[in-house]
Amino acid sequence: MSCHWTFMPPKRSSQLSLRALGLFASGLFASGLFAVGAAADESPAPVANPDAVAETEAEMKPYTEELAHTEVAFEMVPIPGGTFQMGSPESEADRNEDEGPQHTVKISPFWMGKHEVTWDEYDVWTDQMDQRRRKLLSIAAGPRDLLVDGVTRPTEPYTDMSFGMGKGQHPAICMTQHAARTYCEWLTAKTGRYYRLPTEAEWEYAARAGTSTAYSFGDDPDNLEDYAWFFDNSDDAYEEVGQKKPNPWGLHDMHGNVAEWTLDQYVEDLYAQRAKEGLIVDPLQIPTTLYPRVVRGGSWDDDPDRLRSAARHHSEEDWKQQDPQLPRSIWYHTDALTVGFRVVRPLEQPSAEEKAAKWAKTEPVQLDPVEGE
Ligand SMILES: [Ca+2]
Repeated sequence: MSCHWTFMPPKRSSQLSLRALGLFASGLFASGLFAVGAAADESPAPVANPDAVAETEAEMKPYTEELAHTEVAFEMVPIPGGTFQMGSPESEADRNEDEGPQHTVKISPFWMGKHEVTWDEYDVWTDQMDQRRRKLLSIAAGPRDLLVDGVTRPTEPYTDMSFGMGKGQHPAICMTQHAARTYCEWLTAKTGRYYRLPTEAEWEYAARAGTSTAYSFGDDPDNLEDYAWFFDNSDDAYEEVGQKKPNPWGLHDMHGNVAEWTLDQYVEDLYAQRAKEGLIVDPLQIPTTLYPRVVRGGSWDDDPDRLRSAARHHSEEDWKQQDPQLPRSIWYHTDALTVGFRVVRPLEQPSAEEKAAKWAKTEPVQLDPVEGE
């Protein structure tokens, strides 16, 4: 084992002060952005962004979110609310059992990242690019900066997590669902707008973009080349985001490039359970175990059938097989070179209570090992 694969202690973010406040024990920290939730009235105003402001679905429009103290930005696309048939019909080619039965799901409006989250965006969080630039330019921390600095950031990676496939506008990979969730908490603090991972249902709804075919462009995998990076055309690596045609709602790479985290626990017979319940609104299978959790869309390393809108995939414990740390890191899936994520922002922001009870709820709570324990 080479020397750079040694265990790196957690960064000295505000985690220790959070521990001192007893927030880990209360579960409030794990439940989301406690500082915003607990002191909503005193929270600084969101970063000004007129295009991002909407009270109603009709007012929603595409917008660009800039990350303060950096030159990094990303685009969000409005996804209209509606009802759809989740899952695939029995007639669909290469269908798996867990995609049925189809059932009716109602989804509330939200914005979704036009692209997968890139390394440019992800590195601002992991490498504290914003904090560093503030210090370099002697910019005093404002109220929102202090909020941002309070969100935990990952421990140092013990190897190059892009595995030589490229950074910049390539999609970030190899993060655990916990890391992707925490990135969203950080992004929420950073912008003052509530971001999270999509639910499995929201993801499929957005991927279908009003279609009921195997792919958002039809049923013929021969056309996949125009819309996706997958095993046949990817040259054994991911590609920069946004190079292929978007789906009808303007989202790129929903099929392929990197598979994408959702919030949900994977339950094989979930649809059979849901089909008995009638119309379901904004469903979420709250995770109760670390594995398996749902990833969607297939990747650069997959065959066309795994890129179908209804195809369901999930995390596995051996995604940490190469991790040399013991206990294994809560931040990295060293073997998940095919998995990244994109963010969503619901039109209606949930209350702190709703976040704790649903959107941010996940068990078991993930904590970095404490030095000396
Ligand atoms: Ca993708």
